[in-house]
Amino acid sequence: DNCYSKWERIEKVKGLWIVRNFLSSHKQSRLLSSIASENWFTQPSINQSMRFGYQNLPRWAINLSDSICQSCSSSPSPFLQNLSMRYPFFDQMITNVYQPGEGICPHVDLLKFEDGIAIVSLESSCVMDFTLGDETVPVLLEPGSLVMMYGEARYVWKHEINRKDAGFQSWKGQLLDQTTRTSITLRKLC
Ligand code: AKG
Repeated sequence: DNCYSKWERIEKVKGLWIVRNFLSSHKQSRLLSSIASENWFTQPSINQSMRFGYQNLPRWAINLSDSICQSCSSSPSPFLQNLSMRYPFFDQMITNVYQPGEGICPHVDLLKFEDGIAIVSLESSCVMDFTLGDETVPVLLEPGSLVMMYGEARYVWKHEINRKDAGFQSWKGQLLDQTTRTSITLRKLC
């Protein structure tokens, strides 16, 4: 049912696309329950879980990967259309849980991962900043959204989430209500 995915190109950052309503709220809840039932985040000190290898991905992650793949195949981007023929589409996953005030420092993803990276956002909205030199392009990541990055967005621009000032991330002058944020990053090893 992702035939209706609405792909939006972030014009200033080449190779950056977002589907704002990729997952319905029902699907977001189901995904969060699946993550909870893995029992990865039983202690507050544990905020990340990595899985390497297609065969080590949980069933729900394979399903998510399949629906991202299907959505890419019907996207307006020739790169993503072509990417959707890759197999396996993804074979590595990181699930991150961010408490209010926590984010991720500016970085370019490691070169051991192929081009074409997906980030699915759950729970708290946040702003992800893409930076290149002195240029910054903020992108609002709402729950249920899908980001795909490739090319310059993946290799040249850095991405970061700065929530240090807990409760004070703002979007277009509006304060974002900061709660826990969960994200699922899917990539393919080279
Ligand atoms: C990474 O794990 O490299 C990320 O950039 C994660 C981004 C996110 O959590 O939205």
